[in-house]
Amino acid sequence: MTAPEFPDQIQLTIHPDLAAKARHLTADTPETRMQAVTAWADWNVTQGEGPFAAGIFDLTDGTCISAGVNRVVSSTCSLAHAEVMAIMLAQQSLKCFSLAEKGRYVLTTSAEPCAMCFGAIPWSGVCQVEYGATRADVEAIGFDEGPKSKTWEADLVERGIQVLGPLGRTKAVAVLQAYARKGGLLYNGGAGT
Ligand code: AZG
Ligand code: ZN
Repeated sequence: MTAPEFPDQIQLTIHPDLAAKARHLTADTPETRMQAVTAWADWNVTQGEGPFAAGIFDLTDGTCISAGVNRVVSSTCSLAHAEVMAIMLAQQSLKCFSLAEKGRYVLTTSAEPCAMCFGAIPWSGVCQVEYGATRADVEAIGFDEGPKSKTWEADLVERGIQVLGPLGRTKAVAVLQAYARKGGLLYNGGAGT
C-alpha cells in the first residue's frame, strides 16, 4: 500500500450556492433566523451532507455574517460541524479572534450544539445562542452528541451568553427525519461505536 500524502493544509468550504443565498440576508428575530438555518439544513440534506446548519447574525440589525452547514462527509473531517463552520467563517470575515471584539453576534443553529460545538462557543465571542431541535431529537435518529453537562445552558449564561431554544423545533426535527429516511451516514466517532 502506498503511504498517504503527508498533509500540510486544511481546506473547508461551503457551497457557493449557499453563500449566495445567505449573502444579502437580514433576519432580525430568533424566529426568522431559525427559519433561515433550518432551510439551509434541509438544502444540505439534498446535497448528501449532514442535517445541520448554523449562522452568525449581527444582533443589532439582523445582518447575516456567515452561513455554516455540516461538511463532515464531503470534507472527511469529523470537526466540520455546522456551528464550527459558521464561527470560523464569521471570524475570518470580520478578521477577529473573538466576535465580541466587533459587536454583538448570535449563533443560530438548527440543532442544540453537540459537546464539541458547546466547547467552541465561549471562544467564538457570540453573546447569544439560539437552537432548533434538541439533543434528544438528534440522538433519536442515531447521532452521538457526546458528553455534555445537563447544565450546559446555565453554564453559558454564567459566561454572559444567553441561550434561546428549542425554537422552530417541528421544522428542525422534520429535517433530521428526512435525513434518517434517506439513510444518511451516521459518522459517529469512537472505536467500536
Ligand atoms: C451535530 N450536531 C449539531 N448541532 N451540529 C452538527 O453539525 C452536528 N453533526 N453531528 N451532530
Ligand atoms: Zn457539533
